[in-house]
Formats: sequence, structure tokens, C-alpha cells
Amino acid sequence: SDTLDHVISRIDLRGAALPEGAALRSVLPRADFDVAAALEKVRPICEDVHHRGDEALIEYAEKFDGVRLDRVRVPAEALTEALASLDPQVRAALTESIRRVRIVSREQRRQTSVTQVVPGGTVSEKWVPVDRVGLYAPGGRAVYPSSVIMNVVPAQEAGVPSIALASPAQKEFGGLPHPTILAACELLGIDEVYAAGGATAVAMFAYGTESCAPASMVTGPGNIWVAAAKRYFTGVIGIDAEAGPTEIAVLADDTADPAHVAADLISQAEHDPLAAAVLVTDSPALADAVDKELVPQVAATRHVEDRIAPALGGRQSAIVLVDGLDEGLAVVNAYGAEHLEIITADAAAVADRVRNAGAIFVGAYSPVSLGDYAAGSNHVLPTGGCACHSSGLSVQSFLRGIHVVDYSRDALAEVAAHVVTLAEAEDLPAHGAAVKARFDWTVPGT
Ligand code: HSO
Ligand code: ZN
Repeated sequence: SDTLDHVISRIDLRGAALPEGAALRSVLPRADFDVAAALEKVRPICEDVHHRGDEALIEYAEKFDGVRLDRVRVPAEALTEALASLDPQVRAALTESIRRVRIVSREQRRQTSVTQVVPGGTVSEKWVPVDRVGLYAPGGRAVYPSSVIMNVVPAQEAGVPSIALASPAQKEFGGLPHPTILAACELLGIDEVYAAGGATAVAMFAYGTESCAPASMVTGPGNIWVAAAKRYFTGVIGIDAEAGPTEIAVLADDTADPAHVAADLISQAEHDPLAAAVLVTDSPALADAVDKELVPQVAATRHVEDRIAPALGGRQSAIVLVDGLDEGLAVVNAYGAEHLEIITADAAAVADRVRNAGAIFVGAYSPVSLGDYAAGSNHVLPTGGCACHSSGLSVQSFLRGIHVVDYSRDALAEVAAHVVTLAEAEDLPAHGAAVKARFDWTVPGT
């Protein structure tokens, strides 16, 4: 394989015992995405939006997007016009995408649970949508109406009463967000749209301005500035997982078609020069065949120079050779990819053993691109290893589970002595007193 013209590097983990946990993760490739460093830069911008509101938003649009706005709120006519001029085929495809994400979201909405702990004592959990969300759709390199769908539909199905969307002002469209973003909003029935980008959009939603009411939550993908602004507001508003550059990992054995594997790796490399494509396989023959396939396939793509070649050639991408499928699973579980394809014999059984991934794509006919647009799954997913602790966007993201405690006098009396005991043990006698007060200070058993 040394004679091949390598598009992607190799990491050979065969022969020795695999390191575990963090040690294994440290030998796996990953892009640098230093959100903490960006945090210092977004702080003054967010505070400026806090203090000067719309005026600051307009100034930043001029500075970052090169266009002077007279207002940040997009007028209703612009939304109607955008949908009217949308290519009918694109409209049909977006409509089908919406339909599929909607049926999945609707079915996956959690139901209230009521647990009778003792006779007369119940704890329920009710799921309540947040009051208002701000959704972000990137501009620049990533103008994705599909991401509008992936944010809006679960929020709608969760029952969020107030939904607003922001996307950067585009110079070539007179300071409006990109027309396909506006068309997708109109198709989804979202009429509150703002021309605001990056950290300024997140700050607008977090603090509110003259034209935009504050939101309790901000979700959606974006660049490092959006991720940094979300981190800045953590604890103040709700956010989804921080989104970094896209990642695809493929766990494949010698049953996989190398042409498919190569095409799938390229598909996500197409997003960004920092996008990661990682193939994990126990088959050196597959590794060589994928290497070979990549050369002509990469050459034939539209975005080869600016994104695909640098993404595949970057230190974040690699073909990882392992001794067997067990080791392969250990590697993908340590990595925690945003997207993980399983293309092996008995793929469903292998997929069952995956613990860490943003989304799992099972078998030869479930490529990531299907999930990006039309599987019904969500494509706003945790990157950078956040899949080890966080979920992708879903109807659940917009709901809060509230415990509802409802005990009768008898049910409280039955457990009162334990409460009083624990309150004393924690040196919090007033806690116990609040229970005793209900029984004229005479609690049975105390
Ligand atoms: N793969 C991207 C989402 C996307 N793909 C949008 C196409 N358009 C991150 O999951
Ligand atoms: Zn994609």
C-alpha cells in the first residue's frame, strides 16, 4: 500500500493490546476546535449586543457580512417571495424531508409518567416545552435549508409556542438571509426571522433586543463563534450540544463495498476543510481498496481543493487498522463520532454494541447523506466527542421533564419520621420542622 497515492493517512493499531478509554481516544485523530480560545473574542460582542441591542446587531452585520441593514427582522413579504421563487423540485424534496422528520419527532415525544410510590403518594413527570426558542441557521459556506428543518420540526412537535430563527445577512440578497433559508422558514410556517449571524445572533436571543424578545433556549449548528457564544450563555439559557466540524466514522469489514465507503467518507469531507473522515476496519484489503477508490472519486468532486482534499488529508482523518471487530468497536466507542456507519456482516448486531455516537447508520443502504436529508432522523448532532455525553437534537431537546409531587396527609405521615431523621443528620432541623408542623409537631415515631 506504500505505493498508493494516499489521500488519507493510516493509523495501525494491530498486533498489540489496545489502550483503553482516554488513552485510546488520544491516539485517534481529531480536529482542533478551540472553543475556549474563541470565548474571549465573543464575550465583548455578546455584551455589546446586550447593551446596544439592534444598533449593535446592525453594526456587526456591516462589519462581518458587509451589508448595511435598516432592520434585523425579516419582513413577511420576503418570506412569501422566497418560497414563491423556490425551485419546485427543491420544494418537493424539502416537503418530504419535513414530513419524515415530523413523523419521527411526533412518535418520539415522551409521555407523562405517573408513579404511585405509596397509596396516596404519587410522583409524575410531565414534559413541558420551553416557552420560546431561537434557532440558528448558518450562512457563509453552509447555507443549509435542511438544517432549518432539523431545528424547526422537533421544536414544533415539542409544542414550543414561540419559535424564531436567525441566519446571517447576505450582501448579495440585500441584507436578507439566504433565500433558500427564508423559503424553508415559510414552508415550515416560521414567520419570525432575523438577519443576524454568529455570536451576535446567539446574544440577540439570549438577551433580547428592541426587535427580538429573549428566548429561553438557542439551538442549531454554526461555526466556532456560534459554539463559543453558546458556551458563554451556558447556565443562562438552554443550548443543544456545541457543534464543531462534521465527522463521519465508518466501521467496516471485508464485506463492505470500497466504492461506497469512499463515497461516504468524501460526502462529509465536503462540508469543511476541518471535517473528519475516519474508517475503522479489520480488513487491510478494504483499507487498500478504499485508498485506491478515494483518488479518482476525490478528483471528480466539486469542492476538492477547498474542502475535500484538506479534510481527508488533515490530521483529523485517517484509516485505522484494527485486529478484529471487537477492537473496531472499542475504537469507535472511544472516538464517539457525530455520524457512525456500520458496514459489516450482521450490521444490526454490531450496531447494537455501539455506545457512543451522535447517530448510527446501519448497513450498506443507510448512508449518512440519507440522514442528512431524508431518513427522518435529525442531523444536528454532537461532534468533537460530545456524543460520549450528549444527544443530537430531537423533540426531547425542547422539553423539560418536571416532577410533580402529590402526597396525601397519610402518605406524608407514613414517611415523616425518615424525613425528620435525615434533616437532623444533615443539621437542617427546619427541614424536619416543616414536616412536623403539619402534624401539630407530633410525628408518629419521633
Ligand atoms: N452532515 C451535516 C448536516 C448537513 N449535511 C446539512 C448536508 N446538509 C452535519 O450533520
Ligand atoms: Zn452532511
